[in-house]
Amino acid sequence: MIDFTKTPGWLDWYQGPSKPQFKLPAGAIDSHCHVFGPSDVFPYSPERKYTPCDASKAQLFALRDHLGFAKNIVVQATCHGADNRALVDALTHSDGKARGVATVKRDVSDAEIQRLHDAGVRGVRFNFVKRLVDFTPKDELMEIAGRIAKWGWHVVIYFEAVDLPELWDFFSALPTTVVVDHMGRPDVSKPVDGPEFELFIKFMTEHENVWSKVTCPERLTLTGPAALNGERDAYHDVVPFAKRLVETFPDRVIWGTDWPHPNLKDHMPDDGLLVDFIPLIAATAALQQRLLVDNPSRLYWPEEIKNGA
Ligand code: 0GY
Repeated sequence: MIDFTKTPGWLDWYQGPSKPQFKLPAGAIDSHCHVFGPSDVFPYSPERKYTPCDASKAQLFALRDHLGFAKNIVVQATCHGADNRALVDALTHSDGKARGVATVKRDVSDAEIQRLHDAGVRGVRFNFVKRLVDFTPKDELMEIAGRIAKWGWHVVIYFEAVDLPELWDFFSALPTTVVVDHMGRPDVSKPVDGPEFELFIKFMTEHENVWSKVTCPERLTLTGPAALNGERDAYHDVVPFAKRLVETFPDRVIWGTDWPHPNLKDHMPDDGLLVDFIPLIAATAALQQRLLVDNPSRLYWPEEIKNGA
């Protein structure tokens, strides 16, 4: 049996998350979360850069119900490489309440893309975070993007803010809707109107096909979960960044928990507290409805909108 001992220092997800005070709108979608293994059924990739704790579909669906979400978007994590079996297993056992984002390689067949589509996959993820993946040539990624576009899928991109200038032209040439993970990972110790975040705002302004996940305050924060005003007002250094995106691009933002929060070293967030971050960045019911229901539905369940469901 292969040894899948967790990476030293790996933090397990928060046990017994609190009930959020914020009441999610009906049909709210957690648009960024993962399943890990279980490794005895779905082994981790030999190419992985970390070994997580197992985090099963049943545990994810229990969290969904506890927090009050209606649906999940399960995103393929790098520890599973381009082996999408755990993802597909979660989607096909979700009673139609989960769709997903896969990782594929250049040699993926049309039959495999169709199989993933039938299971509920609606996007591919390109990861440029160097601590997570080995380099993939851009022509290979562009070829994949061109192929999956025919299925109406989008491309999810994950990169660090400092790398945006170098990646700008490649991202601009992508032929699909493009969804940026975690606001392009800004350094939140820099001003929200400073050159780094302004570049990201410019990127979204100039490219109407680009969306952003306003996710991961727990990953971006320097002040941590310490409260500012009231005990559930956490991660306040990230609020101005997410709020600016929500208010500037209300139809191109989505939100997710990022459960089970891979690679956090300092603290593991209470997922209930994370949900209470939402009204801090989307202050009105109209913005919350778009962020949590309307926008992710357009990306992941467009047929329900067409049918008026
Ligand atoms: C996230 C963030 C991280 C990891 C991955 O696929 C992954 O391994 O996305 C990270 O370490 O920043 O979105 O889960």
